[in-house]
Amino acid sequence: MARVTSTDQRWMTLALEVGRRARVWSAPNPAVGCAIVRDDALLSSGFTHPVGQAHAEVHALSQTPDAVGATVYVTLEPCHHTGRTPPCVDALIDAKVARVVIACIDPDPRVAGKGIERLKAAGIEVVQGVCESEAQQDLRGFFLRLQRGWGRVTVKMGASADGRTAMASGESQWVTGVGARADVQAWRASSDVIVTGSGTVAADDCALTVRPCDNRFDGDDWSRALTAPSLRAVIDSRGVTPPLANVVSGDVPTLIFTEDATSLDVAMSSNVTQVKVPTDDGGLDLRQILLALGERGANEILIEAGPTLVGALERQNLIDQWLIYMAPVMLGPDARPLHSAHFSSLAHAHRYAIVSHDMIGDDLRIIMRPATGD
Ligand code: AOF
Ligand code: ZN
Repeated sequence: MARVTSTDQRWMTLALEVGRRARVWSAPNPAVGCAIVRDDALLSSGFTHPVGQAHAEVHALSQTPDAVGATVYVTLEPCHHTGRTPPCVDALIDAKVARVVIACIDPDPRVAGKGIERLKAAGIEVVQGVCESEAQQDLRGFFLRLQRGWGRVTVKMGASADGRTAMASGESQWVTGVGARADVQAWRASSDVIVTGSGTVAADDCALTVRPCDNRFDGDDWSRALTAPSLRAVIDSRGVTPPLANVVSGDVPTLIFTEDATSLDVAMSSNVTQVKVPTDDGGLDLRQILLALGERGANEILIEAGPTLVGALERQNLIDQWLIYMAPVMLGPDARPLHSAHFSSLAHAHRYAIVSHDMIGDDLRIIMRPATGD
C-alpha cells in the first residue's frame, strides 16, 4: 500500500495552486501544476505552458539544477506519449527522481495509466490519489471534453437580489459593482471561449475581450493571459451581427454560429469564422455548438448572454456551473429575468448546490453546480 502523508497533501496543495496559473493559456491541454521537493524543501515548481511548449513537469525540472532523489508532486498523471512534446515520464526518469505523487489519472487514452506503469517499471515509487477531488474539479473542463466532446459550461450572470439582470428598457449599466466586473475579467481570461447571443450583441455591443484590471490576478497572470486571448463566439441563427460590432472587431478570433442556410452580413475579416449548425426546435442546436467548441479545444466555456440563450441552456440541462454576482439592489417585477426557461412545477425545476460564496466588493459571488453531479 502506497504511503500518503499530510506532507504529501501540503505539497500537492502547492502543485494545485501553481497549476491554476496555467488556466489562462493551456487549452486544449489541461492546466497542470508540479512541485519538486527534497527533504521537505521546495526545489522548483512548474505549470503547463501553451500548446507545443513545456508541460508542467518539464517546466519544473528546467527550474532546478538537479532533481536526483526528489519527490515530484503533479496534479495529473505524467504523460507517456509523444504528442506535440516528448513524454514527461522520460524526463522524470532521466532526472533520476525517487518518487512521483499524482493527484489524478489522465483520461487521455494515449496516457490513461500507462504513465504510472512506465514510472513504476523504472523503479520509481508512485503514489496516486492525493488531493484527487480538488484536482478533478480544477481539471473538470478537460475531463468533460474528453468524456463527452465539450468542456465545462459556466454561465455568468450579474443580477439584483430579486434575480433581475436589467430594467425592462434593457438598461443594465451597472447592476453589479466595479469589483464584480473586474472579477469577471479573471474568469474571462481563465476561459477558453466566451459565448454570447446576437440579442446581447445588439443590446450591449459587448466586445467580450479580456482586459487587464485590478483583481485577483497579478502582472504575470495578465501577461500570460494576454499571450493567449480567449476565443469569442456569437450564437446568431439569423446572421444579424453588425459588421462593425465590437465583438467582431480587433484581432481576437470570433466564431459566429448561424443556421445552415444563413449567410453572414458581417464582413468576413480574417478574425471571423462562420460556423453553420442545424436548428432543433426553437433555435440552433446547442449541443452541436458545444461540440464545435470542443473540437476547437475549449475546455472552459463561459456564457455571458441574455435570458433567451441562458434559458435554452437551462431547459436542456446544459449548465455545469452558474457564476452569479448578486448586487444589493431590487429591480422589481418588470425588470428582466435571469433566464427564460419555464418549469411546470417545483419538482421539474433544476436543483443546484452552492459550492462557494464570497463577497466581491459590495456584491455576493455565488457559484452553483448541479446538485446531483460533481
Ligand atoms: C503532462 N503534463 O502539464 C499536461 C499534460 O500534445 P501534447 O504533447 O502537449 O500532449 C497533450 C496531452 O498531454 C493532453 O491531452 C494531456 O493528456 C496531457 N497533458 N500532461 O504530463 C502537463 N498538460
Ligand atoms: Zn507531459
